[in-house]
Amino acid sequence: MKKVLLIGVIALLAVLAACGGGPSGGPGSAGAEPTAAASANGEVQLDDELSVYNWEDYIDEQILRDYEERYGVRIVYDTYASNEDLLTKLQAGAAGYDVIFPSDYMVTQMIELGLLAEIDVSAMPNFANIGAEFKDPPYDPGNRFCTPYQWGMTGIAYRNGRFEEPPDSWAYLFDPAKLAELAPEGINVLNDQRELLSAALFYLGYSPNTTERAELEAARDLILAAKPYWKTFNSEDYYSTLMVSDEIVLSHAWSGDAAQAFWATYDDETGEGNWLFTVPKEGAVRYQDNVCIPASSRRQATAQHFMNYLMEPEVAAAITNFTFYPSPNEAAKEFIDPDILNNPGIYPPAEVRAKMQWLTDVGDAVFIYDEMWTAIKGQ
Ligand code: N2P
Repeated sequence: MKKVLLIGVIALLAVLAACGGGPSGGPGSAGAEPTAAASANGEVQLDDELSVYNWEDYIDEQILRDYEERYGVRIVYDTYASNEDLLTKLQAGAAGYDVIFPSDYMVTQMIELGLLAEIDVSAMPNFANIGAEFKDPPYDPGNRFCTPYQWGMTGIAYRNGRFEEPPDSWAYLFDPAKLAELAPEGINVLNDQRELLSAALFYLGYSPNTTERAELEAARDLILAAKPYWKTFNSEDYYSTLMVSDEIVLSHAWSGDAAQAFWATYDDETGEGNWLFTVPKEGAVRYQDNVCIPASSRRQATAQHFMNYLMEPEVAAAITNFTFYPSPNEAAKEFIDPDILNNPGIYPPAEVRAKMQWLTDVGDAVFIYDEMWTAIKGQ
């Protein structure tokens, strides 16, 4: 990897300076009696099966296979496109999920709705590997419900060589003049209500966590005006089916997905990849995704055992070495590829992080967000 990663990094630095289906469920899914339990000597009796529901491209599935082999637990694995899709599944009463990966603001929502099981981090020795900066987050004080998984940034991924300057503005998603030029070559946006609305809100100069109806309606209208120019709403397999395959030239994107596209198209001879990433100057989202257990899980002890496994230094490092998202796991650092660790496009420097904003729970305004999203997707 190597030199080129750094080239991508330098371009990024310049910019930064400026600114499914449910688990297939086999036997033992829904309605299974819990069998895991802590025995008198503290060892966990593991269940035969565990249902893990994650974002797409957010783990090397070999890591799941390793867990299966090591512990004899079969993992049923499935993926989702957004926090809201995950929430809808759980609220619809989907049973059988044991481990989920909601983002910060969604953890707050799920705690309030009683959808998460309490965990015991003192029974997870690998929790000690998590960096202090990532423990005890505002959305889950005391880590009563979740452990940190990975974090990242939301910005714009763009085709290397297509733009004279990095497209470091949300105008590339919303300005009609830019859209008219780019639309024939393909633009994708994330199929994610808080993310897409936040891009519009940043562009309009509003908070990505606004609870003002008028501001949200303005964001909705901006999105509806731009929508005819967008080729796709995709937050799942966009990196492989749209970016790597050259179906588009620009995408609203999560940082690690953009880095995966860069490496998937990396050419040893030219030392370049086809995709670069930039953080828009109007502001952008930074997120922290988490590992949590639904209250409806019947295999909570096994789920907690799996959570502890994900925090093993080598495992956490293998996740980052595959996904290109930063790890909150301090002890993993020595096993993470130094080119990833030293890439500010993956691990942004503190001053860049300080400029980015978290999405937070918006309380009852969530209904306004839902209403805007329905209007956006419905037309
Ligand atoms: C990876 C999904 C990243 C999760 N494909 C963004 N919260």
